[in-house]
Amino acid sequence: MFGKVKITSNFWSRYRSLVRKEMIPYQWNVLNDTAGIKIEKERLNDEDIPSEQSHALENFRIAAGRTTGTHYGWPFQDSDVYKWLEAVAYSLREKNDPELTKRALEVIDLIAEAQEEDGYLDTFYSILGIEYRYQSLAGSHELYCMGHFIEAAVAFYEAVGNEKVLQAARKAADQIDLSFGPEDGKIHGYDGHEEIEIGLLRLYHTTKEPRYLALAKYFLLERGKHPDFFREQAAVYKGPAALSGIEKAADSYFQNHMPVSEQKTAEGHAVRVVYLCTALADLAATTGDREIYEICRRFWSNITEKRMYITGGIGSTARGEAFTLDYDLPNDTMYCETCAAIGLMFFARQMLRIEPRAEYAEVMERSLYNAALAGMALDGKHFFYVNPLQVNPASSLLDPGKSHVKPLRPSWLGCACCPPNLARMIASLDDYIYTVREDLILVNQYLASEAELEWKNGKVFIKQVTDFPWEESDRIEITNHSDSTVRVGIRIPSWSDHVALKINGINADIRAVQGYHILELAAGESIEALLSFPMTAVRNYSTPLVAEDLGKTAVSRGPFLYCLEGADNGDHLWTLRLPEDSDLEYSYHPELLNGTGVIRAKGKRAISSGSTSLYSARRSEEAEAALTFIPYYAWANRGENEMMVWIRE
Ligand code: FUB
Ligand code: ZN
Repeated sequence: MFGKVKITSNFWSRYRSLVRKEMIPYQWNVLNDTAGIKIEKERLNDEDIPSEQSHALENFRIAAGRTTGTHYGWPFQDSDVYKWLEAVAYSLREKNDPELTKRALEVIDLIAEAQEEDGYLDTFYSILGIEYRYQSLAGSHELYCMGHFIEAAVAFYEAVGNEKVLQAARKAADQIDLSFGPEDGKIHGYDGHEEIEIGLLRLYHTTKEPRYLALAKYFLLERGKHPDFFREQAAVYKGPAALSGIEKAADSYFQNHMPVSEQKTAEGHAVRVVYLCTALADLAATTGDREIYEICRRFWSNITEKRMYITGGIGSTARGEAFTLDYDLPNDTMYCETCAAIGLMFFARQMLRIEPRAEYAEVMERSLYNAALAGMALDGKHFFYVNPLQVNPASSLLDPGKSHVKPLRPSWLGCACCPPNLARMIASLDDYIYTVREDLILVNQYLASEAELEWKNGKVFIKQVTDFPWEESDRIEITNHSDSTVRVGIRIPSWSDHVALKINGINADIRAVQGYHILELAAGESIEALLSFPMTAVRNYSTPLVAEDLGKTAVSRGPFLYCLEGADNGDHLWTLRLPEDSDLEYSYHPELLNGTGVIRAKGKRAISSGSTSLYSARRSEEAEAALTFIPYYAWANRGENEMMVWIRE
């Protein structure tokens, strides 16, 4: 922990109280199978998707011997419980809640009972055949689940000071350490889904046990050195099938096609890639290893310069929930999993620890306000797994290639990785505002809050007063209560053309170094920085190499990307056009979608020239059309309708 940050932002307080009051109790009911909701399959015609129930807590009860029955759900069903627990931890950090604490402690007791004597923890194998553990790592998710447990345990320990959960996490990590590594007699391999590396590093930060750091490093750098590892395991595996079809996945799906240190592009399953990168960046930040940072830079550049959607979403195809190739960014068949956008934020957060580059904070902001936030309905009870940039509900229904592109957020999903991921990210949003580095403190996000940050032998207080993301300025009050000078880097947003800065009421020249304007405060000094960043509605264009976006524009204002919805613009959105000379007019509407911005413009709609045939020699004509754009995060909250981000110009 680098201090305490209390979020006061109107915009985010609403979401955070939604997490506390709606999501956490709702998800608890889902995990207990008492929510009385319909669980949707994430794709049609996939018999293997378990969608009858969650059963996640029941799996623990069975593994603990409290009840009888068998395992139900994905092999990674346990992680839903761990992410819930992690969200609870952050929520308790924000607000004490004895009832919720009691419930969480009961869950911890249950987890500890389900844990094997030697520390191994995974209900799938504990129930279905412990003798097969670690033998099918391509799909088993055993280390993935334990990684999530460790993350939750560290978060809960830090929030509540509970030793029991930390000991259980250490036991699990010690068991993994006994089982994996370069030494003879250990398994020379890793999990098909990165996550344990993140967990081990977090445990290292809390316990300072060097074995956890070493093991995380081993897993990260071992990956891809022996691409046959999963195949060799599969050839002799006789245990319960963990994940059908995984044997057909390409090596790159697991980032297992070559040593991680040689990988230059983001390949395979997008969430896996960004979890890998998060841990690599944490390792680089922790050890100061520049070579590992170079690996991170390569991944970062490839993702953010060639493979990321304008929403901050990643993953261009549903096949393997994966990256495809540079500039391949289809808008209506993509994946853009909510977890992947969140994972990109995790990655950015770690990169800021290594180097103070505002591009990391900007990508974090892009994913946060767009691809990630769209993952949740305004009621906090409906969730997207996949976040498209263009949707036609009829196609989603009838085109098998688009069955994953849902026009409405389901109540819950058979594969429920995203909703609890959102809950834990929003509940811990206070961790994303600042980066406290050895050399300076970075103000990454404009977010009304009051922070007490640890600095050398004292504290630095930073208060942000703003109604961002709507307001066009941020008053940042900084007081250095330490006995050493502090440097504070204020991010200068690249989405504003006319940023101005006043220091203690006097205009200052902005001199941004890698996107941050650096202030220096002597011990005891206070400064008031007033950052103004006019947010005009603007048009964005992709490089011509993105086939899908050529000739089109996307509208944004400040951190928000906007979209057109059928509710405001009628059907057949693709017939609309935003002419180059149309002005974009912004207004704020407190009554709309919990209070949101709207951009209006004069547009055109293509209409038939009179011909009724499918094809003819006559070009369509155009009629006037009034265009209304709303922020992308708020789409699909007014019933099922079309949506489109990129519009023909
Ligand atoms: O495999 C565990 C999680 O399920 C992944 O992170 C998601 O992409 C989903 O496949
Ligand atoms: Zn997910």
